[in-house]
Amino acid sequence: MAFIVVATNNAHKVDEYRRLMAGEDVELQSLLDYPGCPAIEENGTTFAENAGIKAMEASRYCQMPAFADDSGLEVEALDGAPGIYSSRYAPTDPERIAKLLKELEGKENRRARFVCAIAIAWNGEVIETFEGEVRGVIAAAPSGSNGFGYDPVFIPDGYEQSFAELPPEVKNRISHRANAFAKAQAFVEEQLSLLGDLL
Ligand code: ITT
Repeated sequence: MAFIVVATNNAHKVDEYRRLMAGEDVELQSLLDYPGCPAIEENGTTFAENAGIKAMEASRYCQMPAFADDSGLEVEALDGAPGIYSSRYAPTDPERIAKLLKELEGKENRRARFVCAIAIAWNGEVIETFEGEVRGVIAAAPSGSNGFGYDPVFIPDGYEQSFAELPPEVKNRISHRANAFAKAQAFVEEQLSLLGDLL
């Protein structure tokens, strides 16, 4: 069995990755299993840069192959905000949502997208980075209790319910995280098959 660590302290992300990796012969750990790991400063200017920083630090600290997820919500009418500052937008999920809805008051364009960058690192170096997105609109009010973060106000294109109302299987099939993860998975499988050809 192979081991990999996901460089996150966000239990909801860990849960989504566990579901995305169901059926793989891989044991997924997270920084929640390494409480001594010092806080990692996310001082990059893009999702990809921040994912790289988290993955590098985790692979170094945990001495394991690692991947990280930096993600967030980009809202068209707010020029892409909160973007990489999505988790720092306000102290709690309900406050973040309230602030977002207030900023959008009176604005006609409610288009938005979730973005997720996944970086894979080993021995303190980034090997590759992947990006996924899901497009949709911001609802007038929050609804639903599945998921986390901005899920109660994000309605993905093609659906009428928010990510927090839709079953987790649906979110995990179409989300920014699922799209980025599929690219990372294809890359890893290709590398393993190249390695297999060499051996
Ligand atoms: P780690 O850095 O430890 O992974 P974090 O939650 O701080 O945890 P980010 O810096 O990547 O992670 O910030 C992502 C934020 O974007 C997250 O806290 C949510 O507010 C929002 N977000 C990302 N993906 C989301 C999703 O699938 N559903 C709802 N909100 C999401």
